[in-house]
Amino acid sequence: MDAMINSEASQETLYTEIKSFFDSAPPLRDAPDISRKLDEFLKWNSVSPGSERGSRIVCVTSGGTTVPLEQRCVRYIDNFSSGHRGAASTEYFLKAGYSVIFLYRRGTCQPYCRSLPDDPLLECFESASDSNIQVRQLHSEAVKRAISEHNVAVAKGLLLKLPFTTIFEYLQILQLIALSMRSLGAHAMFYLAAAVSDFYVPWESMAEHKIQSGSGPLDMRLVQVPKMLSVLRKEWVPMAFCISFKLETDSKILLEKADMALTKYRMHVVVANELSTRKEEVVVVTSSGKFSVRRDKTQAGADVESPLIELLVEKHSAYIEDSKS
Ligand code: PAZ
Repeated sequence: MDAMINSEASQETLYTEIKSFFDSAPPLRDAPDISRKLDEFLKWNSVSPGSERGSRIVCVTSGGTTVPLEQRCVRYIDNFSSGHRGAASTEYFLKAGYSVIFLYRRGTCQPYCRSLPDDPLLECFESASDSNIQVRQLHSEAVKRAISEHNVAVAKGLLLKLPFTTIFEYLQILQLIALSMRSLGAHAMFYLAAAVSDFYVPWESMAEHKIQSGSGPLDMRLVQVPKMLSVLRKEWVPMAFCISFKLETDSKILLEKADMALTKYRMHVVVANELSTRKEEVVVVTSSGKFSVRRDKTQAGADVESPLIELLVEKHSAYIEDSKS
């Protein structure tokens, strides 16, 4: 009984923290535009099974969120993520017949652009004459792939890309996406690969102007970001298939932490990865066991995301079947 009262009380505290996070967040500037794009995308993709447009929709989050330190932000705390995982996974989900909402950090890796050089505009193109620009031979395959596959996915209405920078934008857009995907039931999937800040400076206690140096060490209080995974699962999209990621640098605690996340946030799957080996191997943690997934080293350019998405699609199919009974 005591345990039940305690868990109800901590639930209450979580909801209060979440409310205060959203109430005090700077309003999302383009919220009406994002909602309109989401409505159109979901209407377009809510079609009969068998059509090229997917009846399964996945929201892939990608890249790290920032925590601004000033309202007129000059400085911020960042979370490491190149966006490679999210971009590669998006490609494999599209290939598997899913439609994808790609919620990504501005400036990070984009689907179908992974093999372009760092500065594609300057490195991929050259002047052919005074008025003509041409693609350099070395990059022609990569450019062709980027343009054709990416643009086809967008033009067919199978890929919707929504950018974020701060933790405030990320969580507000994630909530909009989740609430709009609620009606898809078990056909909705959340693949939460973004590296999300654990601590933030509440907007109302943030300095307005650039913090001045010269007055000694900086003393700043960061508040814990409320655990939105619980509320995503319980309230926003209770029927969706939810996958979160756990990143650690210490392999000794990785699986234990992934297990904890699985139970605490009632995720269907937690993908555990270590920073240094994340492109080689991940462990898929579920309530029925742990599965190690590796990149096929015998294939040049093979990604770990290929077998990973294959396994997750299988698990999602089983989940959809179960939810029918
Ligand atoms: O974006 P990337 O390919 O460089 O790295 C992917 C990753 C390590 C950020 C992702 O797999 C992940 O673990 N995301 C969750 C991070 C976290 O625990 O907050």
